[in-house]
Amino acid sequence: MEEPGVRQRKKAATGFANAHKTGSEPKSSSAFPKVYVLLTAVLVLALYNFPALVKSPLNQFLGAPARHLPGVRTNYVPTFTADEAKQDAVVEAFKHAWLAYERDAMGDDEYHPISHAGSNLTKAGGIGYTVADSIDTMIIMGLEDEYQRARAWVADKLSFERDGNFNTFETTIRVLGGLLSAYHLSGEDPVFLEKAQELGSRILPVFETESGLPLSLINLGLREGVSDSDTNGYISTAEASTLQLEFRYLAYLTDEDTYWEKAENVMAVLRANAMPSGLASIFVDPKTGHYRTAPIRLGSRGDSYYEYLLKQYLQTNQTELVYREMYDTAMTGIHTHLVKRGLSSQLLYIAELNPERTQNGELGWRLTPKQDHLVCFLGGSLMLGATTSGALVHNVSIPPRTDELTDQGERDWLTGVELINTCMATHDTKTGLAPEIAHFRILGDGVDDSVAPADWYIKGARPDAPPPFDARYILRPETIESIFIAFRLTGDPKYRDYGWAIFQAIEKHCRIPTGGYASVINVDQVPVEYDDKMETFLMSETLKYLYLLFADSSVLPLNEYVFNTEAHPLPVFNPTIRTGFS
Ligand code: DMJ
Repeated sequence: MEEPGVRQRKKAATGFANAHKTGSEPKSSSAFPKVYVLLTAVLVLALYNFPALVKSPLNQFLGAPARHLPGVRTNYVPTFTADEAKQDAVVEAFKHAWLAYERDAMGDDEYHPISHAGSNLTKAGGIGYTVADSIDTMIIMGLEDEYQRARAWVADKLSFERDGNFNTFETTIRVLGGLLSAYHLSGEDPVFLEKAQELGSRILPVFETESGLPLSLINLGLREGVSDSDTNGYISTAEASTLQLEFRYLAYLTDEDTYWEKAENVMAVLRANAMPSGLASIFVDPKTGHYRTAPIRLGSRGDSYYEYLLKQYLQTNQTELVYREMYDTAMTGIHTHLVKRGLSSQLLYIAELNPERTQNGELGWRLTPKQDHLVCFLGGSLMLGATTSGALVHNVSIPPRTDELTDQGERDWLTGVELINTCMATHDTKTGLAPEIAHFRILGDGVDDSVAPADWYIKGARPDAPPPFDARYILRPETIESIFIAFRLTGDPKYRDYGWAIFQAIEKHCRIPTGGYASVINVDQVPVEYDDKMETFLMSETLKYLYLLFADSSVLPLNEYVFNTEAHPLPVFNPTIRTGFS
């Protein structure tokens, strides 16, 4: 994949070197100093703007050894062949989930594996939430029979003529994303694009606000955007900024620029209102386009804002530098304000900032040492960003060498590796499953040592009390997603071991013998108690990433695909549309 910024800079450097080597002499003695003054000025400017440019050549010139980055074993041979036995086990798990859903609830939005029943998001009827979210996994796993039945349901039964309010973001990432990915992976079966186009056009009214930021809800039947009274009409930042991959790809496929423009305008508004730290609070106001005074976090309502900054840059073949710039600024904000370490074993985690008024009414920010399971997407994302936005060369090695990354790339790589270790550490529970939220110990936190271990703990967990919400595992994919990316970028088999351990914990504690998988109410209690729900992301994300972790690396290579936040792979393409923002 071309990386335009670096390519241009490389060309400039080559031109300079060639002129020097071929000894292009000055024509007159008076021109001599001018040329060198000019060259020096150009060089100084280039170094000032792109200091990382010299890192690799300088290291080579000085004979500095090209270090492999820590965080991966040095004594392993990268593994890129499929582990078929483990892939088969994951396919069997997918079939265990899908066949139960198909038997008990085909076409319903959600599935309850213990009561063997389905349910819909609204009373108006289903919108293919589970089916659309699962189809591309069937194609990837080669499940032809299941795929044909699911395809027939989409062709014959899927309807968006539903007079009910659906979440704009969830409908986009799960249903629209699923249909678009199915379209691509099925060899462009038109049924999927027709449905995607219909859904996209029904969602478009959400952007009809004063700022152009979308409303949280869409009435698909009435084609009307609806504000969410639960959030006072504000929209989560992650929800507003996680529609772009889907709408852009839809625009690319259909040549309907309006999808592109509406989605891109959201990013322009967010950029125009950017907070100075490069971070984003978790609510924005669709009337004004301004960020609200609200928590800043990489967990719920914040997470995929950061994820999509990088992925928007990658989706259009690294041609839109504005996203790279926004991404780089945001990552620096995260490092400056949110990266912290646990007290005892120094586990790296991503803290939250919560706004607080002081007694004299001034606004301050309180750091909260809390990390949602959702944050675990960031480890892999940082590593992917390091090898693209943070790369000095076109194709970095696997794993990358220090001289192939910018300083920011190296920083992000190391942070990503450490964050994955932390996310794995949060699986150190009685079930081997990680809780929904982990709290980290800080000095003087007043937490009773007999209740909370030295590094991290589940807040509110007491042996004699009902488990807190934080103690759940709801079949989330984020750690596995990061492990998959880390494996593809390092080839280190330890990541396959991590993924296999999580898979086995899911099999042991979440699998319902009669079919399907359920959420677990307390990861620190054995035998487990279930919550009767199988989230759709089990089939769209968790099992897909596990399957891909054990696949050979030619399957959906990371330089040819971006995965939307619901793990629906969309191909990288060269954009044909240019707008002012780009
Ligand atoms: C998924 O729906 C998506 O990954 C979303 O971005 C965040 N949460 C869930 C999975 O945990």
